[in-house]
Amino acid sequence: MSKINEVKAMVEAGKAKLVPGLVQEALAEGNAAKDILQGMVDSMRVVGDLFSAGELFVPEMLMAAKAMSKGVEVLKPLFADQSTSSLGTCIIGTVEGDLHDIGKNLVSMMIGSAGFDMVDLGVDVTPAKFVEAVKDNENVKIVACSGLLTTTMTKMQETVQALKASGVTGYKVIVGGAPVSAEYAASIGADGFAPDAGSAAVKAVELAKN
Ligand code: B1M
Repeated sequence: MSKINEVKAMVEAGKAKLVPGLVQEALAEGNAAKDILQGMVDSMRVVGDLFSAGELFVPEMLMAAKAMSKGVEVLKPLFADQSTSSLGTCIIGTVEGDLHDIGKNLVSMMIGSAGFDMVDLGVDVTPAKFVEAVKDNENVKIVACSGLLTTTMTKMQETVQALKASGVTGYKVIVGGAPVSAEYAASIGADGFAPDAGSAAVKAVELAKN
């Protein structure tokens, strides 16, 4: 079995202690960091499908999430920003009612590696907290809202509305996450949408420069 497949199998099995070592071995074998990351993202999809099928449950999902997070920690320095000048501040968080943070963390890592100073508000972030953050931080160019649950998509809309109503300007709002589409993003008044972490970074740079 290739090392990437071993990483994937151990993420799916929720073996948080084994994954970092296997990720190191996969890198040593010559695999690109982005390919190892994609392998782990694919594993989470498998875990989600098994959950949907009733073949595994929340504790196993949580263990898989922990295992992936440990693997991402090993890869993080490889995506670090090499540039010296900042493109501005990016506020990021998962919307109110939603505790999923792996995708948000990947998006944060990629936008940070594109040259932004990241302010990560974490998960379950209320619209008011997003507004407070754009007021409290200097040179905010992007606000990035992540959401994984269809049930909390209305909170994404409330967040965009609260930001627009705050009176603070000079930044653009991008949204994303599994249930979010470009059409939905446009319908709630967001300035941009991205389907994955890499394109979120591209979109953030594009919007910050315009
Ligand atoms: Co949850 N969960 N979960 N879960 N969970 C999903 C999302 C689900 C699809 C599983 C399923 O049913 N197949 C389902 C949602 C269904 C729906 O609403 N449509 C679900 C459910 C139902 C739930 C609970 C309600 C379960 C329960 O309690 N009965 C509960 C809700 C808790 C809450 O949030 N209030 C719950 C809990 C959990 C855990 C805590 C156990 C755990 C999260 C742990 C953690 O994040 N620290 C968990 C997990 C792990 C998942 C799955 C299996 C994996 C999510 C993940 O990390 N994926 C997930 C199934 C799935 O996604 N197929 C599932 C990997 C990650 C890299 O992908 O987050 O999609 P993702 O991010 C992508 C893109 O979406 C995008 O870029 C990323 C990658 O490039 N992206 C953005 C994300 N944010 C972006 C922002 C952007 C742009 C792009 O711009 C700002």
